[in-house]
Amino acid sequence: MKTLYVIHHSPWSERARWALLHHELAFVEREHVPLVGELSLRFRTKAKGKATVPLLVDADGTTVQGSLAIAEHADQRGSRPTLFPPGKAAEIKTLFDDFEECLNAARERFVRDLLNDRDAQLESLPSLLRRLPFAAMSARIGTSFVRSKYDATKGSIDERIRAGLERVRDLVGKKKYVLGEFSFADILCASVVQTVDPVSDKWLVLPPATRRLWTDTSVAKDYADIVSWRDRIYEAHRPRVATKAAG
Ligand SMILES: N[C@@H](CCC(=O)N[C@@H](CS)C(=O)NCC(=O)O)C(=O)O
Repeated sequence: MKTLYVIHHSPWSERARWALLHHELAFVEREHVPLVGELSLRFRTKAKGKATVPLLVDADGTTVQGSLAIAEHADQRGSRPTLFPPGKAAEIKTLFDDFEECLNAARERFVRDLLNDRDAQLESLPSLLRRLPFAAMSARIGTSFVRSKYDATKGSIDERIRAGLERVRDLVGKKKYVLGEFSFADILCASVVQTVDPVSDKWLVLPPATRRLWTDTSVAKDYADIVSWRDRIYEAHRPRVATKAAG
């Protein structure tokens, strides 16, 4: 059985989950807890650089790190329609690279806001840890760790997120699909929308304070057209396997 290590609410993790679900590949999800899980994550990935989730560990022990690599891996093993149409892999890779700036900015905003939100801090811990004394403090230490790991200090967060959303608008326009048929490019664009307007619990269950931290209504209202597009693409292509909240 495959194991997908995730941060359940992270847009990167949702991309990997969607690719595996699309190809109907069986897997179990395990929640990664920043700082607490750092050592075991490093051990699993044997990473020289940053160890991050999503991380897929295949039944034979093969590890695949990162949402793009996991989607490619799923595509090679699955028998459902490809997520990488012939001749489009390079275009999808460019899109993936370009969207990193937007998702990094959204992570910076999430981590910044998490430091001041006790409910969301508790939601970020597995239920066992949540009951311990100093639980919120542990979550804050974990949050500071993620902040330093990703150098969450540069640039205007809003502008970087809006740039990603503008790009999605250019790509989607009035089209149904970015590349003329459903592909990983659509999953990438949907993950950008997730940074300001998380998709309904029908597909991805987010605890309330976590959902609040991912929501930016003032930006989302400027992009209502692509939020609607995202809702349609989920309705049409995201298998409805509501994942459980952490813990
Ligand atoms: N480019 C990677 C980025 C993954 C990433 O940044 N993951 C963050 C998600 S917030 C992470 O693992 N954070 C937890 C940690 O570093 O402990 C991908 O596509 O998967």
